[in-house]
Amino acid sequence: MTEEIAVVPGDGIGQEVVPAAVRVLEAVDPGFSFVEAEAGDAVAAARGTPLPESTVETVEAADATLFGAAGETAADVILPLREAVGSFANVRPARAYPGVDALRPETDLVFVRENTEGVYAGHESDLGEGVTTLTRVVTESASRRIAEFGFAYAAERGADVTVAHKANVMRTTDGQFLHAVDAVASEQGATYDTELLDAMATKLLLDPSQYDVIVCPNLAGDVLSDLAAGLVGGLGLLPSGNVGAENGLFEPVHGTAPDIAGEGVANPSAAILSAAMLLSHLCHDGEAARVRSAVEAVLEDGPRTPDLGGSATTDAVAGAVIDRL
Ligand code: GGG
Repeated sequence: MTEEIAVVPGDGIGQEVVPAAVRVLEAVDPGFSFVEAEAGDAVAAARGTPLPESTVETVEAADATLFGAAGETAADVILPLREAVGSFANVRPARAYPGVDALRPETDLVFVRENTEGVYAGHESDLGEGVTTLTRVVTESASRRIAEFGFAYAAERGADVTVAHKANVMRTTDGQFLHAVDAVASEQGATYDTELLDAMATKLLLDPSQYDVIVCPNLAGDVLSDLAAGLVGGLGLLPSGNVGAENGLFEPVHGTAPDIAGEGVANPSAAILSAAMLLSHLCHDGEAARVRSAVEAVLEDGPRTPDLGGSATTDAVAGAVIDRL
């Protein structure tokens, strides 16, 4: 049976790396059909809304979505799209690849980021007279849900869990988060460590090998995973999956990169690896493994884009990946 993949490139380099990833998906040919939908800053300018209802419907109806990047309208695009697929967990693997110059070549960890609440729940107010506020939402149910997901994810991989938080300052919200994690761990007989997330940023930089699976609230996961990208060679290498429900949305961790957008030299590896996560999600494990191996081979000795010290184009790297499938 043909599975339908919604393709939403979004803004900036999303317009370049997502077509490259689609080329790779077409080449491994798991029997997908693709339906493209628009979202982002350019759509907002042209149509008055960054996320047309037709795009939400396309994403809801698809078996999975490949997303690119969101710019100024990120809050109005990526957060509702994650909601549209019913996702509550943003899984962000960060690993160093042979052949890539990495600050910390021993890095091999996965962020399991709660992606429905925290400070990204969207409750901001302008009270006037220069005063603005933001309400941080942390519920017991969402905290339990991400803890259950994180412990199960780690158990499947025989990995240890570290929980990042800032409960010494955000006592009520991260206090509840930690309490929920602890309750789930007790019920499941699971073990875990905790780290204050600011201290963890330093420890990640100095010795990432001490971490396997990092379960964290929304903003902490967004920031710490970008830090981890810096350990392995840059944002062009980190894929992600918004999962938890049957449907899933897969996107590179990077944003729109306006400094290089339009030049055709963005690194497509993160988008192609996100496509591999999509393949795994839809149980095409053989194809997912082929895509991962091909990306690894190209990173080791193939053409590379300028972020990795080369001069190859996005299309040339995608073509090299296809050649090695
Ligand atoms: N592809 C990732 C992306 O578009 N990042 C822009 C951004 O602001 N993301 C916020 C988030 O991941 O929650």
